[in-house]
Amino acid sequence: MATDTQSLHTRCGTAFTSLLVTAAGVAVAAGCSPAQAKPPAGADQAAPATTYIAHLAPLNTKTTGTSAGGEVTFSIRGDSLTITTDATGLPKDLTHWQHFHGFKDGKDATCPAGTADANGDGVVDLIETEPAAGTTMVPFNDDPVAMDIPKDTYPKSTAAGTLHYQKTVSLSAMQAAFGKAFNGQKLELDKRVVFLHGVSPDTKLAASVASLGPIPAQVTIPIACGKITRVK
Ligand SMILES: [Cu+2]
Repeated sequence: MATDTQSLHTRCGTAFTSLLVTAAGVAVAAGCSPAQAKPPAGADQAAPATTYIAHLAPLNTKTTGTSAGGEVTFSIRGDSLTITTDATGLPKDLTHWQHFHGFKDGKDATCPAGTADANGDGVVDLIETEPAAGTTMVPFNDDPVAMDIPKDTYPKSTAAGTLHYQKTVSLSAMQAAFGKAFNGQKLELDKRVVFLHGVSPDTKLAASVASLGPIPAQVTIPIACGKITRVK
């Protein structure tokens, strides 16, 4: 018996799979545990991820002439927050602003219905989304933590109207910047909604289609929205 154990320990690792099958499972597993218990690459990798997803539904399809869809995922692991957008059906070859929006007082945001077109000009513009969705909060551009909304580093759609974006930021840095901008509020992603924006600059829009200060309405017009929900 002592010989068998010695043999198992010696061979452990070189013929681990067959040993598991041929020998007594528990004893073998215990004998091999030093080899099995490799330290993880990093503590963050070992921590379970918390995931939030927003499924995008199209908005203002009469103006865009297309039907946007896709999803935005927020994956939190340790101090890493990874934001990923995969969208289709967007106006092509165009930079698309994208953010999550919400309320500064922590109220639950929702995507606006078609009835949000308060002035009846056929477009639910950015300002008309505010009663349901609140205000623009965090940009998904090259530096979300800077929270600089009118910045020209948002992703561009392909010639096929698809868009892929991925950015990882420090969760604690994001939370700190967010709290500073919004009265100490927490990110509380499940109280927010995601918007994708933007139609071609030559798209004709009525003068009544409102925007953010001097930014053309073609840039800020919402083209998709999704409520963020926690999935795991
Ligand atoms: Cu936005």
